[in-house]
Amino acid sequence: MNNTKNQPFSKLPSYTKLQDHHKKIENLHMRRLFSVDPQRFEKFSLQQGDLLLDYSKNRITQETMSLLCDLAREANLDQWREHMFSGEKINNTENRSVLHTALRNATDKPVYVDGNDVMPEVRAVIDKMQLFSRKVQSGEWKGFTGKAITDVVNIGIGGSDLGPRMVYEALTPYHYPNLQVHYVSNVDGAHIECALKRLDPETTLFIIASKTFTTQETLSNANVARGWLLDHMELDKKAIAKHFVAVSTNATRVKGFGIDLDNMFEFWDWVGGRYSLWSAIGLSIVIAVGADNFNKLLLGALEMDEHFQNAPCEENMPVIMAVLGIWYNNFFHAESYGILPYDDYLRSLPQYLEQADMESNGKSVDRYGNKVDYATGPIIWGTSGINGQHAFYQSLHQGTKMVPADFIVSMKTHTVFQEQHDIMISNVFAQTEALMRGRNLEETKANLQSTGRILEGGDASIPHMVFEGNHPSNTLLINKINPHSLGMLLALYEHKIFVQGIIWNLNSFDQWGVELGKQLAKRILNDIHQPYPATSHDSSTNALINYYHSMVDR
Ligand code: G6Q
Repeated sequence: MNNTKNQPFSKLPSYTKLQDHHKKIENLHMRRLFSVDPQRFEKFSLQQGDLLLDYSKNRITQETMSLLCDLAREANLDQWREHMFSGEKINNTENRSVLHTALRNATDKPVYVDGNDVMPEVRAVIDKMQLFSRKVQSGEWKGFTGKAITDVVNIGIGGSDLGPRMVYEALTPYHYPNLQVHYVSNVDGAHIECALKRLDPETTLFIIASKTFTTQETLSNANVARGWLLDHMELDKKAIAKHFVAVSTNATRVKGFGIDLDNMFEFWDWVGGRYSLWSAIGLSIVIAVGADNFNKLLLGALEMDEHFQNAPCEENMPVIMAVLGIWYNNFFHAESYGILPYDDYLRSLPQYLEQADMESNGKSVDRYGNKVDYATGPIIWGTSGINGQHAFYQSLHQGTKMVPADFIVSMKTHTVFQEQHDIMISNVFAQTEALMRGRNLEETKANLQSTGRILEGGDASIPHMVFEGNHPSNTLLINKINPHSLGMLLALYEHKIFVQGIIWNLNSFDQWGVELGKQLAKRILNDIHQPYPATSHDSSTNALINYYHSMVDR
């Protein structure tokens, strides 16, 4: 383990300076900042490859950004970044390296874990995935009865589902026409039942995606899928080799399930589940969009990795987004953060980032096990922005909570519907303008006069039509959603999360918070299977178990 030792976040010298600075600018309206500085956009925007970040609609001045960059420096960001990229075991509670960046290392630089260069293994698995996916796409890979594959079902959950599913959707225009990929994660039987209903066992391939190969939900769904296949194949177990492949770090368990190890795609414990779409967990993506497009996704991520490693704080996109998040989280005490994609292909991005961010930084002890005395990761939420406008944006504009948000949209559409695209773009820009500027009382009255609008509720309605504004947002413009730009976008958020974790002094790469529920579920499942009433829990849990008993006929 390295010997970089951070002070607690709240003891960093810039923390106090930022508290003082916050007092000075908390009542400053962004309208004023824009009116006194016509160069504000130029000062607070940044282009990197396919991405343009406009962060001028934030409650910041140049002094704010310079103090926030000091904070990142005092948290030893440069050293920690180096530790991560060079394979040091920065996941200290699991004694693991954190090397999702090695998965997209298309350079000739070696990356060492315990003295061994992992790059040859990484490349070998990528080659195996490419070879296999070409066979499936071309129809060379046949099912047990000799038919080509038409449908692929990825069975996995959490990091083994959210990433590949989101990328599959995001790259819809790049899908192979004759192949459909389905994602099954929920242990609610309705999920797999619904998928299987539409499928033909003779032409279906299952990918069992599980890093540990012990996950209850995934294995339960995998067992259902195996039973379904064998029922249709006269229980001939040889069919499994033609219809099941596995993505895992656990060869013993994969073999135990009955999957041929030739059909296993390996990855390693230094790839965290929520950072694994770049690994063999991305097999469904490779099958759906092809090896070349998957490579472009990796190259996009590599471009962001290199930018993150080399750009100084003031020009470093992930660092800027990270410190802005900290500014609102720890100084304005904003509790949540909105992810608002306007590109329909990115509709699952909020859900993906909920996991990436909240599982990484939703922690209340620091990397050394000390309870923190400051807020860590915010609640991440969001949905398709345009739909949100007709639902919850009321609260963003006029509610009492501060919700900083990222508005994400691509400049070029994959469709022929340019007018629709113009409408969508106008909405994104209108929303961030409205959030920033607001509309004061005088403007509201003037607007009513000029439009001749008669208020049914009379003048008493006027205060309800005032917008205070001063709500911060980032606008992230993507040239066009394609594998390369998507790779950049996802790596941008990964690194943003990393930087925040470093500044908050957290281990962003473990997830002990998911353990307790898993353990209790096992105990309760056992109680559910007993013929007698449960008595060993609290009165609520006992009653719930026993009510369930009384309702279910077995
Ligand atoms: C991610 C988490 C978690 C994990 C799932 C599935 O970082 O570790 O979401 O991906 O619990 O785990 P398996 O891949 O081991 O089935």
